Parts: sequence; C-alpha cells; structure tokens
Amino acid sequence: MTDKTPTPTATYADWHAKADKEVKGRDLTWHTLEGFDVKPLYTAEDTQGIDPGLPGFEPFTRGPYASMYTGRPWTIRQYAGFSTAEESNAFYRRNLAAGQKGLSVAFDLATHRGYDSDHPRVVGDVGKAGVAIDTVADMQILFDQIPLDTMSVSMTMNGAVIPVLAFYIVAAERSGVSQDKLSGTIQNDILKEFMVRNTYIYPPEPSMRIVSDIIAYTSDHMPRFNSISISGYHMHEAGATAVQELAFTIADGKEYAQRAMDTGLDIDAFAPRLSFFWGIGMNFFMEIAKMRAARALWHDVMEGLGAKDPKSKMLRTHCQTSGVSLQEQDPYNNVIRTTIEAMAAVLGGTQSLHTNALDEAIALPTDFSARIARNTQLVLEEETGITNVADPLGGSYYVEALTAKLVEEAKKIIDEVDAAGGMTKFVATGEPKRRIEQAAAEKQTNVDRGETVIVGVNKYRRDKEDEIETLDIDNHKVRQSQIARLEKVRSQRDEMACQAALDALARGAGQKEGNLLALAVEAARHDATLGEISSAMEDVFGRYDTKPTPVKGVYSKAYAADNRYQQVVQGVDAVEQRLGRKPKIMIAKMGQDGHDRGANVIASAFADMGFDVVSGPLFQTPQETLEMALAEGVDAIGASSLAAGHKTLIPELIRLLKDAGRADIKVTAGGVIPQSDYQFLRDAGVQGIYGPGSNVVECAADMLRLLGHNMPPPDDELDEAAE
Ligand code: MLC
Ligand code: 5AD
Repeated sequence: MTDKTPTPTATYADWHAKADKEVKGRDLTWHTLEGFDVKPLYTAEDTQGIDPGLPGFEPFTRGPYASMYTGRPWTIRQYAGFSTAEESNAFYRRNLAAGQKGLSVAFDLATHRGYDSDHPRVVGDVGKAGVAIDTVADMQILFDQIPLDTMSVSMTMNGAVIPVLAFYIVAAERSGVSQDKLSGTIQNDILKEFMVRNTYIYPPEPSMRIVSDIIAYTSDHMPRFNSISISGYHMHEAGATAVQELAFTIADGKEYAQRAMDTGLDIDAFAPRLSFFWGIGMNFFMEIAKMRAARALWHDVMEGLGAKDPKSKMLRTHCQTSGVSLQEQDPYNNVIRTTIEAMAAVLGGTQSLHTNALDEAIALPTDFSARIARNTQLVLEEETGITNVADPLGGSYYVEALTAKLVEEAKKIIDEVDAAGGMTKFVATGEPKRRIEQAAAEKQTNVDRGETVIVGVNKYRRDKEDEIETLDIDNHKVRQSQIARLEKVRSQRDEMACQAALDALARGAGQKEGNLLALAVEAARHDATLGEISSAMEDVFGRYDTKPTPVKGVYSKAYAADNRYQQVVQGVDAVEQRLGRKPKIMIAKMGQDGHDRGANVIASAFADMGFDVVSGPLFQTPQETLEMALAEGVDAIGASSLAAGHKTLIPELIRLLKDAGRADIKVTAGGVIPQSDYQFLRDAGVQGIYGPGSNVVECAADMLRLLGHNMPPPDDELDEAAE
C-alpha cells in the first residue's frame, strides 16, 4: 500500500508543472461571466483564514437550520396556475396527492397588473400565463378543499399585491381559518419589478409604501406568514451574473428592512419573516456558492442594521431552476438540466424548490411534464442520500473559495448602492437594469458564437425535432367565464358598503395614513374586485411607465471579426443605399407580458448591425403598436411574446395593419411560441417565427430577405449543400 500513497509534500507549484506538461502549456483558467478567473485546481491554500462555521449558527453560511435536511427536507413547491380558479385548484390537488408539499400560485398577467378580466387592455392575457383572479369568490375556488391552516402557500404577486393578499385573507376567513393561522409567502418585491420583471403598477415611492404596509400588517396579524420574497431569480433570468444577482437582491432586502424601520417597526419584529428567492442556472458550483454567500452577506447586513435576534439574520430561501437555461430544441435535455440545477439548489441549502418542466421553453406545463419536474425533486430527496448530511460540500476548497470571492465582489456593489443612497434611488438611475442587460447581451453573444455550448442548440443539433404535446388554453372561454362571475359578484354585493370601503382605501392612499392592506381587506370583505381596489389606489398614485433603453455596442464588439455578421452589416448597408435611409424595425411588446430580455437583446443586436430600431414600450395594445409603427414609418415589426398572448395579439395587429392599408409592413414573431402554433401564425400573416435558441445574426439575415435583399445562406448551410 505504502508505495501507492501520494507524496504529501507535493505543492501547488508541483501540481501546476505537471498539469502544464499534460496540456502542453495550454492556459486552463476559466474566465466566468462574473469576471472571475477560476483556476483548474483549488487547495487548502485557497481556504486559509476561511471558517464557514456550522449549519444553524451565525453567519449561517452553511445553512439556516442546524439539522438541515437530516431533520426536514426542503419543501417541494411547484409554481403553477393557469386558466380558471377551478382548473388550477384541480391541478394543485392532483399535484399534492402525488407528493408536492407546498403551493405556489402563478397569477395571470391581467391580475398582476391590476386589471379585472373584463378590462379591454387584457383581452389576450386572461388565464394565459397564470390563473385569473378577480374576486374573493375566485380565491375561494382556487383553494377549495385545501386546508389553509396547514398548507403553506406562496403567491407570486408584486403589482396587485394589496388586493391579492386581501383576497387570500378573506377567502381563508370565509373557510373558517383566521389570518393568524396562515403560513406562506407573498412575493411583494417591487424593486426587482422596476429592474427586470416589469409587473409594477404604481411609481416607485407609493410602491415602496405598499411593501412597508404589508410588512407592518403581517408582522402584526400574520406571525407565520413571510411578508416578502426578495427575489434574485428574475435578475438571473434577465441575464444577471451571480455577483449582480447577489448584490442587487441583498441590497433590495436592505432597502426594504430600512424602509420598514423608518415607519417605526422594530427590526426583530419583522426581519425573521423576510425571505429570499434565487434562480439556479447551469454553473453548478457557482450557484451553490452563491447561496452560501447570500447567507453570509445577509447576516452582516442585518447585523449592521442592528438586528439582535439570530432569526433576523438567518436567510431562508426558495429556489427555482432556471427557465432561460431550458431550450425548445431537443427538449428532453431539459430534464437533465433541471436535475443538475435542482441538485445545486439542494447542495446550496434551499428551504423550498420549484423545478421547471421540460416544456418550459414552449408552453406551460402539462400533467405529464409537471410530473417529471416534481419527481425530479422526489428522486433527489428520497433516493440519493443527499439529505443525510447537512451541507455536504462544506469545506470543499473550491466551494469555500468561490463563496468567499462572491461575498467580496457582491460587497463592492452593495457599498456602491449604499453610496448612491440605497436601492430605490439606484434603481431609479436605471443603472442596475443597464448592467444586467449588458451581461445578458454578453451571455447571448457567447452562445451565438458557440463559446458557451448548449447541447442540441448550438452543438449536436438534431435535423428534425420531435413534436411534444403542449398545454393550450382557450383564452376566450376563460375570459367569458371570468366576466360572468364578475357580473354575478357585482350584482350580489352591498354596493353602498363596497363603495364606502373603496373610498376609504382611496383616502388612505391619499393621506399617507392607515394601512393599505387593512383597508383593502375591508373592501374585499365587501366583495370589491381586484380592478376596483387597484384603481382606487391608482387614482391617487398614478400608473407607472418606463421606456426601454437597449444597450449598445455589445454585438458589434463581440462580432468584429465574424464573417457572417459582416455580411449582415453589408446587407443592411445595401438596403440603406436602396431606400435612401436605414431599414427601420419596431420591436413590439403587446399585452401585459413584461418579459423584455429577448426584446432588448434583439433591439441591441439589430441596432448594432445597422438597423434603425424603435423599441416599443411594454404593455401596448395592438392598436397602440399600429399607431406607433405608422408614426415611426417602420418597414417591419418584430413582436416579442413570452406569455402566450401571441395567438390573440399578433393576428390582431396584422388585421389592423391591413385595415390601415399597410399590409406591406412585415410582421415577425419571437419568443416562447410552440411549434404547433407556427402554422396558425403563418396563416395569420406572420412572416418569420423565432423561438428560443434562435441565432440573432440569422434573425437579422432573415429580416433582410424579408425586406427584399438577396442575402446569402449561412456558411453551415453552404457546407451542407456541398456535402
Ligand atoms: C425547516 N423547519 C425545520 C427544519 N427545516 N425545523 C426543524 N428542523 C429543520 N431542519 C421548520 C421551519 O422553521 C418552519 O417552521 C417550517 O419547518 C417550514 O420550513 P421553512 O424553511 O420555512 O420552509 P417553507 O415553509 O417552505 O418556507 C420557505 C421560505 C418561504 C421561507 C423560503 O418564503 C417560501 O416558501 N417561499 C416560496 C416562494 C415561492 O414559491 N416563490 C415562487 C416564485 S415563482 P416555522 O414555524 O418557523 O415557520 C416566480 C416566477 C415568476 O416568481 O416570475 O412568475
Ligand atoms: N405555471 C408554471 N410555471 C410557470 N412559470 C411561469 N408561469 C408559470 C405557470 N403559470 C415559471 C417558468 C418561468 C418562470 C418565471 O416561472 O419557469 O420561466
């Protein structure tokens, strides 16, 4: 045996020399998107002076609970909601019977943005990307036969957070469960909405008051309820690096805590019920380290704010595997990706987890895809033994060194935010959004150029894809049934009492006194609708709008030496010569879908390639898109849709263009669009459809062809033709 024992005296330098020889001097450093130079080996030298402590003890780097999963596994909490309350309720109950442990409600975009289902702006959105909720009656149906005193329920709601939480409280009350018994979480994280998710309603200041009012109300009346889910997930999905996600999210948390303290609350009265939410992508160890770094950072921030209770300094989190990491092409690969991401979340010590379904890039989950997603967690929990040791990666040289590095880099940004006067002010400068968009564009160029490999997309691509079954929702039917229930509720309520409660809410909003949630609970008891409660506040606060500002220069820099890119640039030049002006395209976002990463990437890239690009604002109606397109004199409109409104909104736009005598304006569609809808859209007049994984340069080449330019096919097609 002894002759096989490695010499304990070998040093890092010895190893380096040996490895160098093996790879003939090739540099093995990995340059991550965070700007880290990850070495090919980590040793005890890299963790000198680092002591991560123990799980359940400050600073909680190794986990919030001492026993972690050895005592209780994480909560399997699948985010879901679609169509009507009846259908979503049935889906929840099927899932709970099959092993899911907690609920998590996805609301439709009409609900998010504070509109009742009968509002003309939301015709394409009702019931599509989540469940439609207009009244307490809907909420009662949503939780029918689900015991709200024992089931923890997360609700992803930020814009219309006041009416939704009020409805939940009143629905529980009507089922005999008082609010002090309710356990769960309301997302209530508005700052990241202004940065990335875009389902805000009111301007930042009144929105921040709403957050504080909810924290105050729940700390008074709902001791088991988490008042907020401070979310990095959406930054991650928008393309943020791990450092950005960490720093901006922890800084958001600090801002909320500060604001709540400013209203006179004691930090230890509310901080134990602040919770977090991370996105978990494919950079396996980075994601694990990110979760550990977050706990250490939050501990320090809360201590800095004067927290005494260890629970106030203990970061608890939900995680969701990454949606953008999943692909339309070869979709069964998504099961593998999700499994790996789920493992990272678990090894990072999450308290609650959603695993995405394999059809993520195409549509909402079916029963089939939801089952596999859920089973991914059940298998991890029950078959692998991962739960039998708390923080099994603690002490790994690499993980500990990465954790420390992430803490160090995130702290720099948090200091910068502090210097700018806190996150509300920093968000208002547009700087975090700009940095995230910059990172997203860089990430996309890496993928387009094949430096970041995505199996089945930019490498090992199949010639022909299998069709998979997807969920389709009959949006008209859902809307009709919602409208019928709205009418019934309105006709049966005590109108005078309802109006009086709404007036009191509006007064509370105007006078900056009274708790808005308490006032809304009263209105909900009198069956005021979600739209009515929202507009009572909107009348005072106003509705907030932002203008998209796509970043410049990322593509032109990354592609400076790329032939195909240069061909497109020359094509754009040629079209410009012919027209006497640059070809002009509008990137349109119609409906209440606020996912703008794709639209921004396309706008940035097309502008870099020489197109004149008009970025339409979020939330347009087809009529507003038409008017803007005509006023701007565009040649084509690229409609970006990620929330399933495409079958309603895009054909409507094309019809309006025809009616206006401008059928010559080309319309293309991009985003999350199932293959099975392609023919429908083509029949409606859509001239190009670009799903996830589309190469942006090829999209531009196609656009030139649509504009009548004789664009050569890409090189790989030429290669194939030659074979
Ligand atoms: C846990 N407990 C333990 C323990 N582990 N007790 C002893 N030993 C252990 N090892 C106890 C806890 O103290 C707690 O009790 C109870 O068990 C539950 O544990 P938890 O850790 O609080 O888990 P959970 O209830 O699941 O809460 C997790 C959470 C919460 C704190 C992160 O905020 C949450 O569920 N968030 C989910 C957010 C979510 O689903 N968001 C979806 C977003 S989708 P007690 O009594 O102390 O409470 C989205 C997409 C989009 O945003 O954009 O639309
Ligand atoms: N049901 C299930 N998952 C959903 N997601 C969004 N809406 C729903 C829904 N109604 C998931 C997707 C998406 C992320 C934001 O949340 O994974 O990428």
